[in-house]
Amino acid sequence: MKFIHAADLHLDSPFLGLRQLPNALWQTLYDAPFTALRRLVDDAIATQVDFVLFSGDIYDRKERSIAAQAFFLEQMQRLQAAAIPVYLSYGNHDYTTGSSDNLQLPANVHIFGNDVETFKLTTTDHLHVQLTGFSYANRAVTEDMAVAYPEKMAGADVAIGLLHGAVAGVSTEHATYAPFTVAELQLKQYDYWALGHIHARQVLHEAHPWIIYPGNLQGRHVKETGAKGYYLVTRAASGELIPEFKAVAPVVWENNVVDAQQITSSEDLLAAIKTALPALPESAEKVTLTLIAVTLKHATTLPETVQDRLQNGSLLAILQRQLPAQQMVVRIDETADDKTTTALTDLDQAYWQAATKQVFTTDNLTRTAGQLLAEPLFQAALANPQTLNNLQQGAESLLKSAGKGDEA
Ligand SMILES: [Mn+2]
Repeated sequence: MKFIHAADLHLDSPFLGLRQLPNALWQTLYDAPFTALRRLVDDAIATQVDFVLFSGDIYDRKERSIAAQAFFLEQMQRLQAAAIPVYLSYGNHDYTTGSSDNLQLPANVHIFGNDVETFKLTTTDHLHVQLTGFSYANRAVTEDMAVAYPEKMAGADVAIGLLHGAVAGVSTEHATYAPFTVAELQLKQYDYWALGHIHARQVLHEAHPWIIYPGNLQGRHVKETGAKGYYLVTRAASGELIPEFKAVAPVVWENNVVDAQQITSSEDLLAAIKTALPALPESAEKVTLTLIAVTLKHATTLPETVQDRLQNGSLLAILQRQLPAQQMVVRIDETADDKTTTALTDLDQAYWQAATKQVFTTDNLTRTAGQLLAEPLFQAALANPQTLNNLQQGAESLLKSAGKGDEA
């Protein structure tokens, strides 16, 4: 028995923050999550897996674009033609409430409902497989959902849990949804936990059960570095499950740190950056593009002319011309030492306070709302003295999460 476990496909990610890329590169990046899925399906058919699991966030947004749906449908039909069933759950990005008028997926695709649900499958080699999961009804599922998962049932040869969520109490840049503990999952006596939600690949527990985040299928920004793909899990004759990571992402992100302390010229800086770049991927057809962010340490020790060229982007432009087409440095950042960070934070805070006074006014709110003011909902909101404050806090937390590269 073999199966594929993937999660966080995020089809139709808009890549808004990368609009400054040349068009052809942006298109490569936009297509990358689709290409990665097509490769997964190619592999599923070529290896004749028994089933495929998707643990949430198939689509990037609740409004699943028709293009993304048509593509996903096409890929599921390819699996159907190869008699490969699919079990999928929707996550916090493609939650089901309010998502209607969707394309009908073929009969080989089994979708978990909003309550914890179990499907059973008998493989061609007569193994009884128990698959349990749920789909997000809304963006924020904050309760422990694992509680409701049944234990491994009598007669099941292999029990698998699909779970889109995060370990309780661990702070990450992802919101803690459907919190669980490893100990709690162990108690269910499953063989494999197919996790989703955290975009970094992680094995939380090795064997009996395996508890695995495959990471997203395609990295979407510079915080999602390295090879991305899915797990191919094979059941050995002994009954042991053997998970193996398979890279399929055509675009790879890297983050390189360069120490500028001993550097005295633009030429030396360019050379140092180029030395630190990752080697070109060997199989050029798999990874078609490597996008790199360079972080400079001790940038303040650089001569002023070099700093100027960094600031005005001319160094980055020269660097770009010297790199092969498959590599692109998207930005050069300077790490601030602690002192600068504090000063900047104070300064940011002062500007923020001044800006909020100008922006969050009843006048502005009224003007922005326009005709919506006729709606009782908006009139009630305007009459509430807390509204401006709420909006301001909401904007602040959005800005902060945007600054952190948070997926939200
Ligand atoms: Mn996700």
